[in-house]
Amino acid sequence: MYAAEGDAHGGNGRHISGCERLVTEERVFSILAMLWQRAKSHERGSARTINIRVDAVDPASIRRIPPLTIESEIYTTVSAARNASYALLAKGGISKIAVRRALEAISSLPRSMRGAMVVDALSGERLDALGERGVRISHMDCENEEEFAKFLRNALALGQPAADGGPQKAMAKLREAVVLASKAASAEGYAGELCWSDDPYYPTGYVAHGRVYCRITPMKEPGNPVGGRVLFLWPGTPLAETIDYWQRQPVLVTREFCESM
Ligand code: WAQ
Ligand code: MG
Repeated sequence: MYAAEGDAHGGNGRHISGCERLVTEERVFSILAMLWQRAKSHERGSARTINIRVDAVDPASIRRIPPLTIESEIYTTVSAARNASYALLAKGGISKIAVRRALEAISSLPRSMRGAMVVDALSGERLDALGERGVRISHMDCENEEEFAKFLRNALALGQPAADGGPQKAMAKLREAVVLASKAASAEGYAGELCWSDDPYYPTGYVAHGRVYCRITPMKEPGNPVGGRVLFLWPGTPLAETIDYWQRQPVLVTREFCESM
């Protein structure tokens, strides 16, 4: 689902909310209602254009992957939090210049994009030519809602900043972000990710590298409606294939890792 304030495809459609799900057919109807609710009563405003696209997926084509490991770091200022992302992403081999360019790219956006920028993990150069639209990772979900919630609750027990609007909101944000980041990390050429929300009152962001998802708070000042995502790729990665995997490969994140490797 993709919701915007005006025309979702054109110039004036300020981004409100997006959501990607991968569910069995008997759940589709109730998920549609949930998506409608979400688009109409979002913190960023009420959508005037809502696109919902439903694709049938062959169960045999679904790839199952494990979630990233969740860590958490809390800082007292935005600049300290953003600075921490250098050291964290350096652990994954991502260069300082690439992190700086990514931080600058997100924080200088005039408004939030609907997808992510793809950036070279060493040079910091933007690789995709998708402009304000970016790459939208799609066709993913967790395999088992209850089991996944338990996994996330354990992670949240590590420390939940009060500014995030309480544990329920944090659980919902974390759920989506971990599913997305885990799928992102399962692509060929993936080096890491940097993200913070476009929801004005959700200051927690994250960096991911290797098998780690590290929540960082606060990545932005409260009230700021601009967020963004940067996906880092190693030089030489076949870009079109990796983008295609992110956009189209059906993926379920499961704790029982059953893919034969
Ligand atoms: N694929 C690629 N980029 C996306 C997608 C997607 N499916 N969805 C959102 N983005 C980009 C887009 O530029 C948005 O403006 C930006 O990311 C932020 O999206 O507590 O809520 O959905 O551990 O607002 C992270 C911390 C929360 C969660 C991230 O992102 C936690 C969040 P939002
Ligand atoms: Mg948002």
